[in-house]
Amino acid sequence: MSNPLFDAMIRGRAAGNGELFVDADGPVSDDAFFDVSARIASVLLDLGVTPGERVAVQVHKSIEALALYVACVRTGAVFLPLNTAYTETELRYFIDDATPRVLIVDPEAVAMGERLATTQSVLTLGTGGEGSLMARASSATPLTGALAREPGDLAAILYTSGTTGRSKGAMLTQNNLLSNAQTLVDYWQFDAQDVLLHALPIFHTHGLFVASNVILLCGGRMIFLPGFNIEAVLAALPAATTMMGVPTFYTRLLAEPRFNRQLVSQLRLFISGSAPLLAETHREFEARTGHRILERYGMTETNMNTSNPYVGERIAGTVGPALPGVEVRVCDPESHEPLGTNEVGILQVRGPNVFIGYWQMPEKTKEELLADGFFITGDLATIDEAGYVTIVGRAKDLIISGGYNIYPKEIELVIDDLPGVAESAVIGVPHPDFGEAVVAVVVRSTAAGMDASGEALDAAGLVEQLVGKLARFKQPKHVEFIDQLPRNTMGKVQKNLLRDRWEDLFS
Ligand code: MCA
Ligand code: AMP
Repeated sequence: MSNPLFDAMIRGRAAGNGELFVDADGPVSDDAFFDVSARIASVLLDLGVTPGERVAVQVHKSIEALALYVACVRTGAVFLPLNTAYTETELRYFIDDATPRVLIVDPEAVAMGERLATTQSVLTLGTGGEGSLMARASSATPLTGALAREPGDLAAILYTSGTTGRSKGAMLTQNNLLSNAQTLVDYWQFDAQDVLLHALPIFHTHGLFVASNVILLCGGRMIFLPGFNIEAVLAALPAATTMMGVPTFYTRLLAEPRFNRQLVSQLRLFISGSAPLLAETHREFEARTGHRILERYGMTETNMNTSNPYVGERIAGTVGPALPGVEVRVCDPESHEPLGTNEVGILQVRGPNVFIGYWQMPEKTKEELLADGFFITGDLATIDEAGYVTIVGRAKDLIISGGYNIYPKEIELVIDDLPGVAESAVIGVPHPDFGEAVVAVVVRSTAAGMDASGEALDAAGLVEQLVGKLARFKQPKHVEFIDQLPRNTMGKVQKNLLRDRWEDLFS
């Protein structure tokens, strides 16, 4: 009986020294980790979870949380991780849409979990392993091995926001995850000697599939930090050989005088992705450390598509050529006809990494996943003579803040619903820490701009009303009130004019 992804993890770990995590409290062995995942797997089976059923998880980062992911792989349950910043209102949509069999939340959020659950069993998992999941797991009989799965079987659903304001669940198969992780291990030359500094969240592709799967498969180890805390990162760097991060990690490191060449002399590789890395950051990083950051490009729907080479020229401002086995082309947005070298168009990708569609959204899937297997990324790009891809913009209305994707439409719908608001336009403007920051440009509904209580609606009052409705990272960092939104002759809001007007807001 085979389970391709789990089998590859077992093979990968066999190449290592028996340890998976290097922790301040001492190492955590492969055996200990797999035992925890085998016990959690058994708990899931006891709850009646069958292959293909979803297990929704909103918990803080911990070794047990990663073991829970592996437990899903072992049992064929579809892992559905959710950003810890999501509010109850936001979570309700995912639970209703994905109808998971089990919902696992932080022990402090158990009341919320119970309110959200309709038919789901609710379990809890805290960062120290506290909560009902591990309580049950400790007395469970560990599952031996894994249930048989096919490469095309679903392994995970990750929600990605939509330009219409409705999130879409990207369905990822075992083979999507496995093929991509294996490619990255080879391409970036990961092996059992590697120690990855892991400071990313594990509810998104970057921290879960790029970082964790790569280490699980190569036999290396991880320093698993709960988040990006500069002191913890500076302390951990000398013990690491590699680090993966969003551009904010690198700008924060550069802002720190203690971050110098000597501190990172043991490291062989820094990788950046999820958002554009400024060429200036790339150059400053090289001048400070002697390392050229390797920038790569991916999406939730596709895992990783392109990467600057490990051996060869890493070109600042580009995301490198297509990964082995992945095809990229730049096409005309209307006809989908491929364009020539260096011409700007929409980037499309095809390969074993590309997802199989959006959960219960066949129409949306058909719009974005073409019959010939190419996926329309929505990113504007060029491809040069050497095959290097440069992302030059986005055809989709999307803001990327600190590596988190934020869809303006979702925020506009919430703001437009507030008393005292006629309409709004949400834009991203340059921000020194987050790359882009959310700014709401709002038109009040009456000349006096009163809210429900008769008070004049101001920026603080507006943001206050978003609490509980939108995760904190989606809330505007700044609000501007204007009399009228600029529109073109078709009536479409000219966001480019708004972006130009407020581009220096945070500089
Ligand atoms: C935190 N805040 C943010 C963000 N993060 N606001 C906007 N954008 C953000 N990304 C809010 C907090 O709620 C807080 O609000 C205030 O900003 C300052 O928080 P701070 O403590 O400084 O932030 P932090 O905890 O240090 O987090 C910043 C971070 C984090 C380290 C950049 O956001 C992060 O880990 N980002 C990585 C995201 C990621 O993994 N993306 C990969 C997606 P207040 O104080 O006002 O309440 S996967 C993907 O994109 C594709 C597939 C790919 O290619 O990888
Ligand atoms: P997500 O929806 O979280 O999967 O984010 C995917 C989007 O992040 C892509 O469509 C790009 O717009 C953006 N992205 C990821 N990596 C990079 C990169 N290296 N440079 C520019 N944009 C990137």
